[in-house]
Amino acid sequence: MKLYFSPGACSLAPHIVLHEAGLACQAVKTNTRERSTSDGSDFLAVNPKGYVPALLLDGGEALTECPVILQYLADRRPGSGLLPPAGTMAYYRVLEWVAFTATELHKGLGPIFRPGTPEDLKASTRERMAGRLDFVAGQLAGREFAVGTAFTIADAYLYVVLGWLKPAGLDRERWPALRDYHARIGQRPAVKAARQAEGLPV
Ligand SMILES: N[C@@H](CCC(=O)N[C@@H](CS)C(=O)NCC(=O)O)C(=O)O
Repeated sequence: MKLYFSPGACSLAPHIVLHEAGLACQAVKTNTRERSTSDGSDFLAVNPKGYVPALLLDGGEALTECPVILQYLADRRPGSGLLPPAGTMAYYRVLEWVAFTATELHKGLGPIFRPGTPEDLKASTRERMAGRLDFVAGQLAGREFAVGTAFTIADAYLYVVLGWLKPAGLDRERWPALRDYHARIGQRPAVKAARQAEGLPV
C-alpha cells in the first residue's frame, strides 16, 4: 500500500492508524497545489479529486475520503480495537465521532484556511467553531479516549484536527480538556512515529 499525505494535513490520521495497526505502507509526500509526489507519480492519476489522503492498494485501486480510509485500515486489523466490532453500539459511536470530526470540525475550519476568505467570515467561523469545541471539550472531560477505554480511529482523526486550532487562531488553552487530550494522544509511540515520518516536530 501507499499513503499519499501532506505533512500535518488530515492524512496524518490514517498515517497514525497505519502505525497503530503495524501495517506496512509506503508514505508518499504530496504537494497538492503542485500535484507533485515524492514517488514521482502523477497525483491526479492517483486521486482525480486532487486532495490527500489517498490510499493506493496493492491491487492498484486507490481509496479516498479520510473517514473511509480510516475504516478500511481498522478493518485490516480486526480485534485491534481501532474500530469495535460492526453492529455494536461502540462501533456506531466511533463512526459518529469520525463523521462529526469530518463534517463539523475538519470542514468547519475550512474557511479560516482558505486564501481570500474575508476577515469577518473568518471571525464568525471561529465563533461557530468555538461552540463545537465547547461540545467536544465537554465530551472529553475526564475521559482518556473519545469512545470507551481504548484508542480508536476516532482519536486519530480528532487528534489531527485539534492540532489545527492554533493556526486557525483558536487558543487551545481556552479548552483545557482539549489541550490535555491532544498532549496525551501526542505521546503515543504510533503518533510520534507518524509525525516523524511526515517531518513534523515530535
Ligand atoms: N473529503 C476529503 C477532504 C480531504 C481534504 O480536505 N484534504 C486536504 C488536506 S486536510 C487537502 O488535500 N487539500 C488540498 C486541496 O483540496 O487541494 C476527505 O475526507 O478525505
